[in-house]
Amino acid sequence: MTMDGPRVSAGELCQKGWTAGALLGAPDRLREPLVRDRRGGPLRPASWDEALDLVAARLRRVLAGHGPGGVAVFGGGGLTNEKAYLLGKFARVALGTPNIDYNGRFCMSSAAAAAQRAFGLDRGLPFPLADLDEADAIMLVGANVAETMPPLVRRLRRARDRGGLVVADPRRTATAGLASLHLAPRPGTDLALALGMLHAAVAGGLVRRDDLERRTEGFAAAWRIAARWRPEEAERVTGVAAADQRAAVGLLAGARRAYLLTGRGAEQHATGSDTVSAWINLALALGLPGREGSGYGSLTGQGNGQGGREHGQKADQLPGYRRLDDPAARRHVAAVWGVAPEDLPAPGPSAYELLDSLGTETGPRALLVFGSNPAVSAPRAGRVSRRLAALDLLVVADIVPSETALMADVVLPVTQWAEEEGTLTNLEGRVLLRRRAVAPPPGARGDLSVLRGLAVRLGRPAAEFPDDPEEVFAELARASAGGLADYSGIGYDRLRAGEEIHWPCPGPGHPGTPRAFLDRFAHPDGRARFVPVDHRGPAERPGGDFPLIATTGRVLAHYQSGAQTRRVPELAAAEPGARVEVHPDTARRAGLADGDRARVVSRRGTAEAVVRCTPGIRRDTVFLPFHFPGAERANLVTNPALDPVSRMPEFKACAVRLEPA
Ligand SMILES: Nc1nc2c(c(=O)[nH]1)N[C@H]1C(S)=C(S)[C@@H](COP(=O)(O)OP(=O)(O)OC[C@H]3O[C@@H](n4cnc5c(=O)[nH]c(N)nc54)[C@H](O)[C@@H]3O)O[C@H]1N2
Ligand SMILES: Nc1nc2c(c(=O)[nH]1)N[C@H]1C(S)=C(S)[C@@H](COP(=O)(O)OP(=O)(O)OC[C@H]3O[C@@H](n4cnc5c(=O)[nH]c(N)nc54)[C@H](O)[C@@H]3O)O[C@H]1N2
Ligand SMILES: [Mo]
Repeated sequence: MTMDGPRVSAGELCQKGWTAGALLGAPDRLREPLVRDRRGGPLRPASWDEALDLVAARLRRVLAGHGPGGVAVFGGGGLTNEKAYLLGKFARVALGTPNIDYNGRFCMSSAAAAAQRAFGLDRGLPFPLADLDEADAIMLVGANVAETMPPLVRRLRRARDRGGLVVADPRRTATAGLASLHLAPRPGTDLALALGMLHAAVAGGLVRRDDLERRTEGFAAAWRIAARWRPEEAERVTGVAAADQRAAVGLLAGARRAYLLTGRGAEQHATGSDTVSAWINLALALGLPGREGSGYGSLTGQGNGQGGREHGQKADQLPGYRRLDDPAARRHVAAVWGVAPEDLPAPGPSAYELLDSLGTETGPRALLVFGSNPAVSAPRAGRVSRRLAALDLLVVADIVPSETALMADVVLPVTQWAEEEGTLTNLEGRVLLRRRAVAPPPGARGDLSVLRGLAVRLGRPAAEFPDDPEEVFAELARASAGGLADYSGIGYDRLRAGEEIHWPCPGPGHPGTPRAFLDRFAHPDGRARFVPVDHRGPAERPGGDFPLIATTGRVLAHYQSGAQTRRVPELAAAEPGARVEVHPDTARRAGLADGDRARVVSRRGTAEAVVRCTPGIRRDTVFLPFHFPGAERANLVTNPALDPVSRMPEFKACAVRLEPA
C-alpha cells in the first residue's frame, strides 16, 4: 500500500453523508412510518399522525403503569449535536426517565474516563489534527487508521519518513504495514505493554523530570507499580520483545514532536480505562501532553463521536459535558429547561446494563432507539435481541430497516446527514456546520421533528422542543455555558461565516481552543494526574475448550453494524459477508483452509464466517469484523464483561475455538 493509503472507506462515506445519497435509491429506504398491529404481525404503512399518536398513547400507558423508569431511550454518536441534545432533554423532561444511554458507551467511553481522570477534561484530540503533520514520532495503539480513517494516513507521512511510526496491533494491519516498528501484543495485554514501556523510559533516563515537577501529580505511585514491570516481564505477558519496547520508547522520547494515540483496540476492554490511563501515564512521563507539537489523544470514530458525548445522551451526563449528579450542573440545566432541578432524574444504568434489563421484571417496558442498531452492535447480541423482543413497545427511528428496526412495533423514517442541516463536532473538537446537500425522500422527517411531535403529544409545550436546528443549537449553547464543553460562544452565524472553532468557546468574542492544556490542565490546580494502574488482563483467558483469543473490529468496506453499507451495492460486493482472519498454522490445526466456512465458538455463542488465512496475525488470535447480521454477528461471541470505571464492554478479547461449519 502507498503512503496515501486507500482513498476512500465506507466509514468516511457514511460520515460524509455519501450513503445518504446512495440510499435514496435503495429499494428499502424507509419512506413512510410503519406500524405493527400485533406482535408477530407484519409491519404496515401508516401516516405520521397515526404513528406518532400510537407511540404517544402506548408510552402514556407504560408511564402510567410503570412510572417514568418504564421507558428507556437509546441514542448514538452519529446523531448531530442538536439531535443528541434534544434526545437527552426529551428523556429527562418529556419522559422524566433516568434510562437513557447511547452507543458511545460501546465506543470510547473508557478513553473518555481516563482522559477525565488525567487531565480533568476529555476532548478526543486536544490539539488540531493538522499538528500530526509535523510529528517526528507517532505511536498508534489499537487503531487501524488505514481502514477506519484513511484521510488521517497522509498525516503520518513525516513520522514514518523519519522512522518514527510505531503501531501496536495483534494483527499486521494495513496501518501496521506502514509502520517503522510493529508491536503485536496479545489482545488485552496493552496495559502490561504500557507498564513495560514506562519502566524502560525510567530505566533509560528518558523521563522529563522538570515537566513532572511542574505540571503533574502522582508519578511516584504510578512508578511503584511500573517498577515491577521490567520490559522482560512485560514481554512474558504481551509477547512483545523487550528490545522492541525499548526501541518504541526511544523513538517517542527522542522525537522533538511526538504523539501517542489510542484507538478502539486499546480501549474496548474490561480494563479499558486503566489501560488508557497506563498509556497516558507513559505520555505524561515523556512530557507529551500539554506541550505544543506533542500530546496524547484518542481517535474518536463516529461522524459525531466527539459531540455525541457532550450534550447529555449519556446516562450520567447533562449538556456541556456536565455531570448529572452535580447539584450545580442540575440547577444550571434545569433553569435553561424551565424545570425544577429536583425534577431531573438521577443517573441511570449504562448501555449494556440498560439493554440487558429490557422487558425484565424490574426493567423498562418500552424503548425508543435513535441512531443505533444494537441487535447487531451490542455485546451478547443474541440475548439483547431477546430482550428487545420482550418489550411491550419498541420504537425505532432510522433511515433503513436495520435489524433493530425490523423488530420494532413502530418504525419512524428519518432524514440524515446530507439530507438536513446540523452540526457535528469532529475528533479534534472542532464544530462543523453541515448543510443540506440532497433532498430527503418526501415521507421522511427529521429526528428533531419526531421528538417535538412526541413531546407535544405527551403534554409538553411545543416551544420546549424546537425542530429548527439553529434554534436547538442556540439553546444547547446556553445549556453548555460554564460547562467543560462550553459552546456558548459558538453560533450558526460564526460557522456560516467559515470560522473554525474548537470548544471550549466560552463567549461570542472567544476564538475557541484549538490546543487545550498548553498553559494548564483542566483540574482545579491546573496539574495532570498520573493514575496508578496495574495489569489484570482480559476478563476471560483462553484455555481448555476455548484455546484462542477472538478480537473484533472493522474492515474498510463496511460501516458499523453495516445497516447502511450492506445496502450499497458497491460496498456489499467488496465484502459480501463475514470473514474470520486466522494464522495459516492455526487454521490448519482446526482442520480449516482459506475460504472454508468456519464457526467461531465462545461461551456465549457461535458466529459463522469464511476463513481468511493471513500470516500477519498472531497464532493465538482470530479477528472478526462486527459489520454483519444474523448468524455472522461477531457479537454473538463477544464478552459483555464491563469495565468498572466506564462500563465499556470487552469487545476486543474473549476465549473461543474455531471449527469447521
Ligand atoms: N471503514 C470503517 N471505518 C470506520 C468505522 C467502520 O465501521 N468502518 N467505524 C468508525 C468508528 S465508530 C470507530 S470507533 C473507529 C474505530 O477505529 P479503530 O479503532 O481503528 O477500529 P477497530 O478495527 O475497532 O480496532 C482497531 C484495531 O485494534 C486491534 N486490536 C484488537 N485488540 C487489540 C488489543 O488488545 N490491543 C491492541 N493494541 N490492538 C488491538 C484490531 O486488530 C484492529 O486492527 O472507526 C471509524 N471508522
Ligand atoms: N464486536 C464489536 N462490537 C462493536 C464494536 C467493535 O469494535 N466490536 N464497536 C462498537 C462501536 S465503536 C460503535 S460506535 C458501535 C456502533 O454500532 P451502532 O450503534 O449500531 O451504529 P450504526 O451501525 O452506525 O447504527 C446506526 C443506525 O442509525 C441509523 N442512523 C444513522 N444516522 C441517523 C440519524 O441521524 N438518526 C437516526 N434516527 N438514525 C440514524 C443508521 O441507519 C443505523 O441503522 O458498535 C460497537 N460494537
Ligand atoms: Mo465507535
